Amino acid sequence: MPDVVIPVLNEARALPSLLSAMPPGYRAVVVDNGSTDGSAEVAAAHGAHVVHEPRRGFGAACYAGLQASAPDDGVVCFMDGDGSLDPADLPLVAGPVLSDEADLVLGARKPMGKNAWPFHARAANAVIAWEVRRRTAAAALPAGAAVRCRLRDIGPMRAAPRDRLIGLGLLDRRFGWPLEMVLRATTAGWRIAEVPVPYRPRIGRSKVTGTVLGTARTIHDMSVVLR
Ligand SMILES: Nc1nc2c(ncn2[C@@H]2O[C@H](COP(=O)(O)OP(=O)(O)OP(=O)(O)O)[C@@H](O)[C@H]2O)c(=O)[nH]1
Ligand SMILES: [Mg+2]
Repeated sequence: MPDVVIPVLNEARALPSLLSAMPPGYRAVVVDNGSTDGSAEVAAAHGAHVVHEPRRGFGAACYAGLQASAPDDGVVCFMDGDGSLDPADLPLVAGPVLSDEADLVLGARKPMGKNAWPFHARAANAVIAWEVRRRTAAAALPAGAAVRCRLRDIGPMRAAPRDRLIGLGLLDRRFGWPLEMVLRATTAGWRIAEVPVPYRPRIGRSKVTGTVLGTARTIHDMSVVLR
């Protein structure tokens, strides 16, 4: 069954309920990125396999988790560790990959309540998803190179075959990682699908897109990937 890579930077408050909600057969691989609030200990106490990645960055943590995930079953999932996503939705995302109907499945976030997804973050994400759709429009593609990508959201809950994901050779180690995965998968001709997943207000203090600085950093990193 799939391993679930969860990048974590100071999410000790969110981890207990999140890890308790892992569906049967899904193993949490928590990648601690230098937390100072005891996240690693909390994760281990709740049954997660804990990986330490000293190099800061969302992509660095996801990459370390991907490398550390079990190679046996072949499908690896990703999700945030802040309580905004429900592990119970993982089978919806992993299902089409496990049944070989898709190569990469993303959870398209459906905000539950007005505090779940700040307007500026949602708007920035919509612009980037639009740019991905525009770039991968059939007419713009080099012949035979790729498939059109119709994603509405460049979201953090996703599933893909582990070895093929490693084979994509993702280079970003910061906040462009989720976008680079989608672009490289598209270029490689992967079947990409999207399933709706509920998105709730995070537990604990907002760090990335909940802050203007964090959103600016994400937009910057994604712009580098788009270039
Ligand atoms: N490894 C690593 N993980 C991070 C970093 N920043 C955030 N994370 C983790 O990555 C996941 C996504 O980060 P979030 O802070 O939830 O980012 P976001 O959802 O865009 O914005 P907020 O929820 O508003 O903070 C969470 O599990 C964080 O703990 C980082 O610099 N390095
Ligand atoms: Mg979050």
